[in-house]
Amino acid sequence: MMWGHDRARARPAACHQQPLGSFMLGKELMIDPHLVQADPEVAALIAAEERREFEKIRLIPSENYASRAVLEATGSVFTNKYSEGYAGKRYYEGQQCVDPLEQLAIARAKALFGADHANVQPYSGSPANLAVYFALLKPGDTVMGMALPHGGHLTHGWNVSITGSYFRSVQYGVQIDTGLIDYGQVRELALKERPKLMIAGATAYPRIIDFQAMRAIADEVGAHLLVDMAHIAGLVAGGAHPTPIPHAHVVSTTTHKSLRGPRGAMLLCKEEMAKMIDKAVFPGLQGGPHNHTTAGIAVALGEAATDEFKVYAHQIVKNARALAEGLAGHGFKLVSGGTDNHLILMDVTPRGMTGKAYARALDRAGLECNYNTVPGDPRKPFDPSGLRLGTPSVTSRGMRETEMAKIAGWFSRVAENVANEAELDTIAGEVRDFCAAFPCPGIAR
Ligand code: DSN
Repeated sequence: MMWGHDRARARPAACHQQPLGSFMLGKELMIDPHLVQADPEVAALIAAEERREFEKIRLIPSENYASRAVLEATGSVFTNKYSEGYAGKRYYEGQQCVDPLEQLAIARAKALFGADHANVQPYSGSPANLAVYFALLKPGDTVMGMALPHGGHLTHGWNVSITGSYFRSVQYGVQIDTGLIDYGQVRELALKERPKLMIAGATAYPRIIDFQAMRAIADEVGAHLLVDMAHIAGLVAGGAHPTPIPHAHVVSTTTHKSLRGPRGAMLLCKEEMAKMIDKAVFPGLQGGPHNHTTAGIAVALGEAATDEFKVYAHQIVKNARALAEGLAGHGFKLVSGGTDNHLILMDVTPRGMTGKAYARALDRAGLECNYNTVPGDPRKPFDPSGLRLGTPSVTSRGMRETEMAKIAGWFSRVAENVANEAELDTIAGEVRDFCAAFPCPGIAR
């Protein structure tokens, strides 16, 4: 079947003549009629993306479904306003609404995470981390983060990143056999290399990081500790994961992953570091904050303070465990043997596939994950051995342990039919029918 945007491209004139909703899907869409009138091509792509997100089981652990309220705040007139500076000290007039908005987002962030200070202006996670480097380091200083192929992030000092080329980066990893961080080895490396900044946090680590142990090592070598909690921020907010706030000098996070806000970021720190962090974000690294994003962040932080969000955060972890057990039961090899958080990493090569081939077959069957290196991976990052998946999005749709068992079953069927297009299509149909029973926040059906 052709998707909406294919049809729109094939017959653009028709888009102008018919209401997009009935033309596209035969159902009501959440797209503003003004956009449909003004730019049917873009409207058609948005509609197609809505449909794609609705009909698939989305298991990329860094993705989610923002609520309608978050989407509306992010799409608001705050996009029109410049406001370099901070509340009460801006370089443009007309801040009567931006100042209280940013102050509201800051107050909510501080209350939710128990932080002394919050900066909600970083455009995303990478600039947020770079601002911390700028605040605490000089070019050439030594930084120590987790290596990308072991589950770290580009901005934790990986060599192709500015953080690995303008600074002297030493990297720790996990033990290849257990998939776990060995804090003894981290300490040895820190004692040898004497970093000025240590970074804890990951994009592909399925276990709880011992923030207290990392801080003890940082203290021993006189380093600052940055915890990048981007992946787990929603779990921390909902009390489903230990918080790094008491242990880190600075905590960075994106706002769009398990936290379920718009694409943006925040920095949280102790009061004594507030000035240097703020100065590093603006004017150090960025110009005008994205006020429409600040509005979305404020809404998301309000949502994250509710009891409903706590239930969601705990269910993410329960679902990840159930999915991990289901996958292990179907013979998949899980890095570290399971999960404590929202994320599962598995080596799929023992099943005779590469991560990429399997991820493509899964996507064809309506199950969206990403291929990923596993610790000690002999394969290249663009065609690695592993698959990374997580449960924030499916949990936002109201799926629970029973549904995780069903999903694990589809993973097994796809693994047995990677090159069987007819079977992948059959599974995609089953997945579509299954998804129809689980509403997506932010998408009307
Ligand atoms: N790209 C993000 C992820 O998928 O984990 C990290 O920034």
